[in-house]
Amino acid sequence: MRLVTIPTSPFEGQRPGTSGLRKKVTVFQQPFYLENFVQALFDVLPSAHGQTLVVGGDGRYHNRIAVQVILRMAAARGYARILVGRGGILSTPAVSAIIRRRRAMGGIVLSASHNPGGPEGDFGIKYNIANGGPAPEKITEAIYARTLEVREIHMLDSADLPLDELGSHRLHFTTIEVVDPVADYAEVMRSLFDFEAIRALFARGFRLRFDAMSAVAGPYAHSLLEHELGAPAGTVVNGTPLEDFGGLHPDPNPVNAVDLIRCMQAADAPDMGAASDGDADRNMIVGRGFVVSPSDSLAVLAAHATLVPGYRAGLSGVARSMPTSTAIDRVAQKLGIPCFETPTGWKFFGNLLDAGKVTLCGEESYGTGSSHIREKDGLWAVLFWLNLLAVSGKSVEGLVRELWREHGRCVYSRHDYEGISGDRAENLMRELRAQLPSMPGASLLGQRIVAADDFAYADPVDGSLSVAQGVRLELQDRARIVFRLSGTGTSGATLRIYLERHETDLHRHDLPVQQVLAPLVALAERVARVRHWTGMAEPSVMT
Ligand code: VG1
Ligand code: CO
Repeated sequence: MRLVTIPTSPFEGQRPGTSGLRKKVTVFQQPFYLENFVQALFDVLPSAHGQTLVVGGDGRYHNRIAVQVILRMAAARGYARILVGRGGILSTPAVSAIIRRRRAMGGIVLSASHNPGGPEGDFGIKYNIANGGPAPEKITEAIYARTLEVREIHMLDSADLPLDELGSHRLHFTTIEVVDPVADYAEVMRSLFDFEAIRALFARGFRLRFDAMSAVAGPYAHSLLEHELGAPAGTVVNGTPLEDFGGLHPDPNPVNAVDLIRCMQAADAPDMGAASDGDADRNMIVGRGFVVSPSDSLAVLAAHATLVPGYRAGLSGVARSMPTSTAIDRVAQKLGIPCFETPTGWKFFGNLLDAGKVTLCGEESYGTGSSHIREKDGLWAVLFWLNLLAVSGKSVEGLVRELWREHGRCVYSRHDYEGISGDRAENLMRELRAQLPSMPGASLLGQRIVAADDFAYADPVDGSLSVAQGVRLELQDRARIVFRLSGTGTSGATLRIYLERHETDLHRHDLPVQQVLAPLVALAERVARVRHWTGMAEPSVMT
């Protein structure tokens, strides 16, 4: 076994987005593309001597090849130990759990999360630090800078390792352990939830439909829900991970998980439906004929957290990403705990969680999580809901309506304009930003703009500043419109417009969401010339 140094030519550099580096599989298949990123990563990290690294991915196309490359490079880098999931598979929450439980220096997650997979689909890579969470911007920027300079790749000249069986291998001076992808994660779940109560719930005939969307959540859901908690076989559907997710979009929302929504609307619908994404960190919760908005889900979990063993002592605080609805703010106020507002992306929750300032956090994009790990966690959210339903005896819809009765309903929707030209998207944002100074106090289409800014965030723990995180308009009665460009897409640009209106009138709670938000959509069009810049008459997706 030899250590080899491979000279390469200059790369253009690959700036990671909201959540690591995501590109088309065909881009990752270019010679030394992945190697360039991994070498840059190792170059900016401290010494690997005596350290442990975790490696795994969501099993999508190119996962197997990438894992072998990373193992050869990590062994050349000199890690003492590498923990890799069997078959190269680990969900994102599982990587986070393993890093923390095994005191690893960090981990490499191979996933493009909610983006489609397959030879024509997307692939991705990101680094998580010792707390189990995504590397902060300081590190991702350093990796990016280094990708521009890397001229040689260090790797072992060795054969592929057999990763489909548990066991231990030696690569140069490094021990490679192939671990059970589910075991550590399951331990963490057992420490948080009342498994007895959930088991009793299923024993009473409660029916759940968990759609793993042919992605990595399948094995975790089979093991915990069906084998351990006694949910009947067939509770988990699409539970076998496929390299191309069956050609579907592993992004749990009512548009992509249409099959689940249909089941939940049927006369014999189960009591609860749920779905997760490519790497199992997102969750969608559905009641009988009732879709739960992610922002409401977060607020419900916060409101009832003390019913769950892991949160019995109460929450130190909560956090939400800026575009997420303010439902959780109202719950936090009632609980008398702080509520932080962060930029989009899970990496911004890390410091708050580490400092003990928050216990629960979430995003409007179907991401919810807590201090148990440093990633959002799809199955955790499902178990949390099951625990609440089991001990409260209420229904999914019942819990959400209770929230609305108490705090009013934050009627909410996100409109995505996908695949638009990058230049035109930038122009839209530029034109919008230019109007910001003149907006406060203006009345347009009968709606008064109270405040307008481009969201900037100073991390309360380390003071680091993140600017230009999205243009937000606050209207009368705390209605909001937020504009930002996606940082996870791989073709063209995606404009996201987030709309929120607080309704205290109970009689308006059942009006169609898009109808309630129509005046905000008209205002968004007026200030941002959305149709002009996107060339689209309608959003491509509304969630
Ligand atoms: C999207 C979501 C964001 C989420 C990110 C990663 O980012 O809006 O809330 O944190 O995806 O989620 P963007 O920049 O496209 O809006 V995952 O499950 O794809 O890692
Ligand atoms: Co994800």
